[in-house]
Amino acid sequence: MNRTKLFILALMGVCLASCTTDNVDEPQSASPEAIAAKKFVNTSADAIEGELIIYVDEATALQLEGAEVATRSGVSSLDAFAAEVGATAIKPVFNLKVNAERKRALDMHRWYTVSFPAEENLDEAAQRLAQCEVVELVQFATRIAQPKVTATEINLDEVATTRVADMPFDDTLLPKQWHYNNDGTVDFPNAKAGADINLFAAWELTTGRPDVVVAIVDEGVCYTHKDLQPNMHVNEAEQNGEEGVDDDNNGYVDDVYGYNFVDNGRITWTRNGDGGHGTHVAGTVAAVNNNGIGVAGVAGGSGNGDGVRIFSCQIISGGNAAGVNATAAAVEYAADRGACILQNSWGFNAGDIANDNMFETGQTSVEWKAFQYFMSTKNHPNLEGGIIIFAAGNDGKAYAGYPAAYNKLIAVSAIGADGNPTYYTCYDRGCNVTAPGGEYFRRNGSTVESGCVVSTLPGDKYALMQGTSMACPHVSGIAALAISYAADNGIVLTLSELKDIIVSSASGLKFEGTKSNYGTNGTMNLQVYNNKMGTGLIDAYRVLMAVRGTTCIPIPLGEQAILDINYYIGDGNLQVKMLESTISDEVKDKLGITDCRFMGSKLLLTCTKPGTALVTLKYIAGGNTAGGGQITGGMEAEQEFAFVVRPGIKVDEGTGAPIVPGGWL
Ligand SMILES: [Ca+2]
Ligand SMILES: [Ca+2]
Ligand SMILES: [Ca+2]
Repeated sequence: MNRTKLFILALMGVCLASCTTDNVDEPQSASPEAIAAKKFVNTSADAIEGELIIYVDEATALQLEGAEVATRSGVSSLDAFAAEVGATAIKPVFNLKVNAERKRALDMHRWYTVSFPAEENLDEAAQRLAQCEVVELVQFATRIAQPKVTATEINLDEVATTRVADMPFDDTLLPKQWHYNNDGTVDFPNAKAGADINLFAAWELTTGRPDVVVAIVDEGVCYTHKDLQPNMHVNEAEQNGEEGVDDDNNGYVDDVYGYNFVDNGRITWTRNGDGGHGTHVAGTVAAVNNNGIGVAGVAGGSGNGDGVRIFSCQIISGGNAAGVNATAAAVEYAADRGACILQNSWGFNAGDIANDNMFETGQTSVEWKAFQYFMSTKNHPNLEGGIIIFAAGNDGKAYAGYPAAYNKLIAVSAIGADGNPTYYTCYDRGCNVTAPGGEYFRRNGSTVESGCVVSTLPGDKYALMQGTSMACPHVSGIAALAISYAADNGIVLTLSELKDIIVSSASGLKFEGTKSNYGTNGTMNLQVYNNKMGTGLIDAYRVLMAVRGTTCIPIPLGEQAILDINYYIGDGNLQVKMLESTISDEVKDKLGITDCRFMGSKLLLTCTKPGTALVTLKYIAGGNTAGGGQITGGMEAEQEFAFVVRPGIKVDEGTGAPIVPGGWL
């Protein structure tokens, strides 16, 4: 239907007595049912009973705002509906107490939730609402799918103290966090060195900044946890305010560490049905680093109060999931509260939403509206907007669930400690990049969890969990490092630049053969996953180098490599001659470089230690010698590169190019 006409009909609707009698002239003589059918955003699958979300026209929105009684809007058709179903409330989805002007410009003030007794037939009620002219869209309050959580608590008395010597920080469980730096010794079949996010190299450059704020949209985060509390983002007006009073007048009472959008109140994590999922995810992003206890977070700082900050947008409580309207409000709150990264390890059941068009619905579904608001909110001076990162889903399907799959959000798939896809991970369509999500395996009839992701659990505890839910916060933490590093270097990124950096700073993945499917006890054919795990395995160091604008040169460990530097200059097809002696002794020492020679455009070297180093390589552009004095020759030029020495990297002997750039063949 044409929008102008819809608006005119809508204005007329305000004056009419009942939505069932709005028999307005319609040139194509479309039936009211046919008109109504076009207004549905989604279906009633997995929807909350007794609630419907509506998008009303501007005039009605203004009238509802001025209404004194919640269920007596003064809009006759809506009031008639409310009377028929015994409505208990008609409330705005979004919060106009904060940033009202921007929200009105995005039409966020036109979304309302109508509440009525759960006994009413939901589909019939929705049909009746859709026949009100003033209602432009009707959306069911879809419940997000519950994450299936198995937390295996870690007995801190039994923590092995291997690998402590080469750890950058003193957190006792850091040696078990193979997902940050995998040396291949983790107890998991075919564990592979390098199947990690290359975090230690990134930590040499930044460990986060307290002005970078990440919203954890999940179960409640246990903000009293000793390994999280110092990195919680605190609403000081509420912390120093009065209990039961909205001290900062932001529309939420006592929202010190976030807000509980399921129960409308304080954050909780101890109800029957809570699994610790939100606390685990939070720890991966920003558990406190170098404090001598527990785990480290990807962006948890260096032990000097310098980690990124997190707060909790609780959308699951005691096993109850919020509907999409409360979830949209949680996303809006994340933006209003200052987050520049939205961490989302949740989604709808696969199949509830079929494709991008259905999700977008003219970019007016209530959650899309909230995401649009978050992405357009600038909460950090070094990022023009807010970035949204989602877990791809654990259905093992060849597509991500929604909202993750939506093309403007980053969806994260999961590998195990073997560098191969996990049995549960969604892959292929809608999946953008991969991170470690961990996996348990079976040995002699028992489940072994050491290959899962290690993080915080409520009650000052720690646990192993697996899932794309666990992979996702690695990427959120890396995004936080990227923004921190940009800030340290005075670089301002646009949202699309940051998204490009994240999906392009990955190591190519190539899979062969089979592995056990630990979920079904069957076998996974790994070739099915080739080129389908997004762009590949995210690399935190490469992300920072991309922020800096420096090209990475992957170098194999412990064998002579012949690198064709031409491959890394310009479009990879230029003619240059390398100049010698530009690699410092410090770099040679750090990477254990035992021989290093230049031959034409090629660099021959052997690196005996894993690590990274920045080097400036000089070359001659044109000819074999530099010009000057009596000589007519080429121009001397130089470029900064990052040498990345990691196990698993292969370089083609002929071209000097990585066979799979940085790939784990
Ligand atoms: Ca408040
Ligand atoms: Ca208060
Ligand atoms: Ca710690």
